[in-house]
Amino acid sequence: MALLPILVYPDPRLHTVARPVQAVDDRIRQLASDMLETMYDSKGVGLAATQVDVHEQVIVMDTSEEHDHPMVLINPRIVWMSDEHIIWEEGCLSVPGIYDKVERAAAVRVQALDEQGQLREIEANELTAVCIQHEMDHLKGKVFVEYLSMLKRGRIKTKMLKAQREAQS
Ligand code: K1U
Ligand code: ZN
Repeated sequence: MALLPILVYPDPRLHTVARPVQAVDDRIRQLASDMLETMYDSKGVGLAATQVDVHEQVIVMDTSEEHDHPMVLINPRIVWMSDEHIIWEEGCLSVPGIYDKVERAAAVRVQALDEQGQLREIEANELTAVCIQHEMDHLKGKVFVEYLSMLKRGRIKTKMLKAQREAQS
């Protein structure tokens, strides 16, 4: 078990497109286990491998109230999205302290491999649907601030760089 360092925006590595996992083996199970530990430690409800500088299609999530329903999604694929949309105030462990509204599909159906390499299909709504879409964006190299205006994004970038400079000095 290990806590993994999380990349912070505007780190350019957050824009890397993740490749599919070729084999669900012990290396991937260890990665998923370390990602879950890192996510729980950071008080997040999701984490994509991109955020820990591993550019393979692995997502972990736990949107349960008791934080006792870990989920591992490998090579996830959205097979259905609702026409209905919701607006959610999103956060991101790679953009600490920033929350803003993003509009997404209200419900999604996703096919993914689990940590045993079994193909699963899940249907999700509300926070879980938002989280899946947010994490799948990470795997495509997209950070949620890219849905915001250029003005807001510029301010966020400046704030993050200032915080990183201050942490180093
Ligand atoms: O990808 C990440 O950085 C994790 C992110 C996932 C997410 C949460 C909410 C909306 C969209 C995406 C987080 O977990 S940020 C933490 C957070 O906002 C939260 C924590 C507890 C309950 C609900 C949200
Ligand atoms: Zn995020």
